[in-house]
Order: sequence, then structure tokens, then C-alpha cells
Amino acid sequence: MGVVNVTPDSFSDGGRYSTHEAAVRHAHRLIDEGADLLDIGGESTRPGAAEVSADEEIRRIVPVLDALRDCGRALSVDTRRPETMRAALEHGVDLVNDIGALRAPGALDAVRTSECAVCLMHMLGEPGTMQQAPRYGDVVGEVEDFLAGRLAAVLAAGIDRERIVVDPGIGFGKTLRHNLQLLAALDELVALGMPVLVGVSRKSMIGTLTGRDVDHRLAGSLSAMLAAVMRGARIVRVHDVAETRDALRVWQAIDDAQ
Ligand code: HH2
Repeated sequence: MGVVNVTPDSFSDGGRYSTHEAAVRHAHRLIDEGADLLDIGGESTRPGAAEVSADEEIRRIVPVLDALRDCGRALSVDTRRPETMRAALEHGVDLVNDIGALRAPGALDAVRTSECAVCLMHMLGEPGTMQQAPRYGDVVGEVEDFLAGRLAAVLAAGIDRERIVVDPGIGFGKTLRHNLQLLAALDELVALGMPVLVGVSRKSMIGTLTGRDVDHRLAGSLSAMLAAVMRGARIVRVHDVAETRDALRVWQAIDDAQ
């Protein structure tokens, strides 16, 4: 899953693709590099990022979706807002990637009548404050319980289990230790029986472990990505698609030779 941010303030790419043309050009580059799925977002959710209105988010995302509709790859919309989900679904999006796990009032309804896939992600708190001393008794158990609870809510709303992907939400209300524990125990989330998506690309945990700024976190990101895939992650949300493909190809060849 290649990341396409149509935002002026995402932590990882600092507004490089905030115009429509730049975002579409970037998406095509990620396709050429081997992305199977493009995740299009109109709001940065990094800790402390300013919120945008649904209107503004839709204004950023929908023209990009329209330009990419026939690109031959699955399209995902990265949003917490039911209005944006609805607009994106009207414009042919295949996956609703909600860091709020469809908890916003109206979110379940927004996806219920479509056939789209849904990613349910764990987040403790809200983006603005989530990194202020997040606390868990047992982070792996609590994330698992949360995702199982959201799955139950989604099933009760009449959405099929086959449409669901789950995500531990690396960096969303978690310390470095929480992130590491979740990645180390990813097979426990995989055991829930749904495909697991993981996003670690360029995140601050990589910066903390390597001492690198956001432009120099590729090697660390690839290492974390492989650790997740080896424990059963099925979708990896990344900024560097070509390098991720290469890393996966080599790992897969070794795995196949076993
Ligand atoms: N991380 C970000 C955004 N969306 N969605 C899922 N399912 N999992 C993630 O880990 C995830 C996500 C991080 O967002 P942001 O800070 O806006 O930056 P960027 O989009 O460049 O990664």
C-alpha cells in the first residue's frame, strides 16, 4: 500500500504532494514502483496536526480519486469522517482506511451499504493528544480486545467479516516500547483471523531507534516492515514502494527456498 498524502503538513513528506497534479504524479510513480493499493489521505494525523474540515478533506481527495480511478490499482481513502467516506465511495474507492475504526457517529452507516473493504485501526485517544503519556496494562491484549470489539460492532451493523482488515496502529497513542511489543506479538493479532495491515514507514519509532530524521529512515523502515511481514502482516503501508518491493522479493525468495 503506497501512501499518497494530499496534505500540506504530513510528517513524512512535508506537503510535497499537496497539489492535485503532484499527488496524481506521485501516485503513478508508486504504481510504476509496484504498489498494489494506493492510500489517499487529505488530513495529516501526526501528533499535534491541525484538524481539517470534511469539506476541505473532500476537496483534496475526490479529484485525486477521479484521476486515479482507471489506474488499475485498488484505491483506499484514509479518513475518519463519514462525509468523506461517503464522497469517496461515490467516487469508486475500494477500501475505507479509518484510523478511528468506524467509531465516529455515522461511520458504520457510511460504509454499510457499499461493498468496500474497511481497515479498522487501533488508536488510544485522539491525534492531537495521543502521544501524551499513553498507558496500558497489557498493550497487546488491550489492542486485541479493542479490535475484537470493533469487529463485533461492524458485524452487528451488517458488514461482512470478509471486508475487514485490522491494524494495531503503530504510533497512535503508543510509546516506543508499546510499538515494539505490538510488532513482536503481531502473530496474536493475525490469529484474530483477518488480514493485518501495518504502517511503520518513516515513523518516529524508527527515528528514535536509529537517531535519524524523517528523510533518512528507509533502512529502519524496511527492517520493521519485514519484521511485521514475517509475523503475518498482509498489507504494509509505505512511502518507499520500490525499496519495499525489493526487500520483500529477497525475503520471499529465501522463504520459498526453505
Ligand atoms: N499511519 C498514518 C496514517 N494512516 N492508516 C493505517 N491503517 N495505519 C497506519 O499506521 C497509518 C494510517 C500516519 O499518518 P500521517 O501522520 O498523516 O503521515 P503519513 O500519511 O505520511 O504516514
